[in-house]
Amino acid sequence: MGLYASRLQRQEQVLMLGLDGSGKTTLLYKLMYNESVVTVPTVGFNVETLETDRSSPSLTVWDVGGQKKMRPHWRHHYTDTAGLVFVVDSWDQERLDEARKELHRVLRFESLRGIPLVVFANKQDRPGALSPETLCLKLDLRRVCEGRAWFIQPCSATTGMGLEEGFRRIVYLMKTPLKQTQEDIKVKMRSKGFSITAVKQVLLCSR
Ligand code: G3D
Ligand code: MG
Repeated sequence: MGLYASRLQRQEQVLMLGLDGSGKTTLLYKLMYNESVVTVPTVGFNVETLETDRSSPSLTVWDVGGQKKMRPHWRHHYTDTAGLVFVVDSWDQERLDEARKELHRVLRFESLRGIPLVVFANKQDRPGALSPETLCLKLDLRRVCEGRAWFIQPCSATTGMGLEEGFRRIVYLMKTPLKQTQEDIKVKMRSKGFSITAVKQVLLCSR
């Protein structure tokens, strides 16, 4: 892990994608300033630097507009990306299929091969929001993330729930070789007293 981690730069780029309205800009500013902002549809991008602990790189987080006309521009950011975040509106079942297709399309790009992914299952504060387990199935994550470290993080960009955990997870996945993340999962599952919810979340991280 040490060797692998040293390959990371002091500053790494995390690309945050997702359909328009999924909550990317709200999430970014809640995480950065703990503030709920009034957002307008992002035309172009927002970019912020997120400091992490001293042993980890700081993250330049790119929030790229998710409207249909903006999506062809996503690929211009792929080459320098060390971690991928995909935000899904867990409440909006009508657009889930569109979200699935966009995510699958992104993951097919050669320049993103093997890049770790954290899916933020956003808007968990809304009654009727789909659980991360259900989203995992509906987005067909296990199959499409073959050969890639990944995780699905329940969150709410308005309350802040799950945001730091999700970013800690992407840093961990960026620092850790894929084989090691699999070993960690096995060890954690063997350890006593692991709650069912925690095991479920860890399982979601495996393929
Ligand atoms: P985007 O940047 O992905 O396009 P925005 O999405 O951050 O602009 O958010 C789109 C709308 O979803 C905003 O509402 C925002 O307040 C809302 N939203 C974002 N995250 C959450 C969340 O976790 N829970 C709830 N309940 N709402 C959220 P408006 O009304 O301004 O369109
Ligand atoms: Mg936006």
